[in-house]
Amino acid sequence: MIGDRLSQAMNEQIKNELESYYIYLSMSAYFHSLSLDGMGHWMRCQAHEEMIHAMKFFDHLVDRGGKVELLNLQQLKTDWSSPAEAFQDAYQHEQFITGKINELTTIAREEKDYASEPLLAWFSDEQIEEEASTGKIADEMTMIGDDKSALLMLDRELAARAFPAGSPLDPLAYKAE
Ligand code: OFO
Repeated sequence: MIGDRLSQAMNEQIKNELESYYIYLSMSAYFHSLSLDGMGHWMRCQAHEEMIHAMKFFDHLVDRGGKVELLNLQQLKTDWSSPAEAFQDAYQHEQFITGKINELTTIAREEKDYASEPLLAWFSDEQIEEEASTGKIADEMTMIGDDKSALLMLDRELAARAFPAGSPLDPLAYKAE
């Protein structure tokens, strides 16, 4: 059974992941409002990943006899001054989340909760990927500057990201119904 301290920290992390979901869905709407539909799609795929992340902690708590407590989400930013600023925010947000995963790992070690190690190791690896992908696009945005055709090329490139099979955020999953 999972202890109270780690259980509480994981509930906080469910909130962080659901806030990540909300942030990226909000960024998706922002990009669509600029007709940058490839970026809107990329952010929607990213939002899908965040929901999965939240559910990984949710399931871990359920499996370990912890209590899942869904905490209030914060009111978050819903507008950006430029596409570059949105991706810069995404990169900074991923760095923040990496810090949270590190804190959870520290707590698990202090509490000698060895059963959480595989889950937290998975998240540490995942954060390397999350920082790399958002950081790379943020850098590309800086290089693009005011070049509209380069921005459109990147938008088309980001449109190629695939939803995982069966994602409820994939419009194909519900538009056929
Ligand atoms: Fe859940 O990794 Fe991004 O925030």
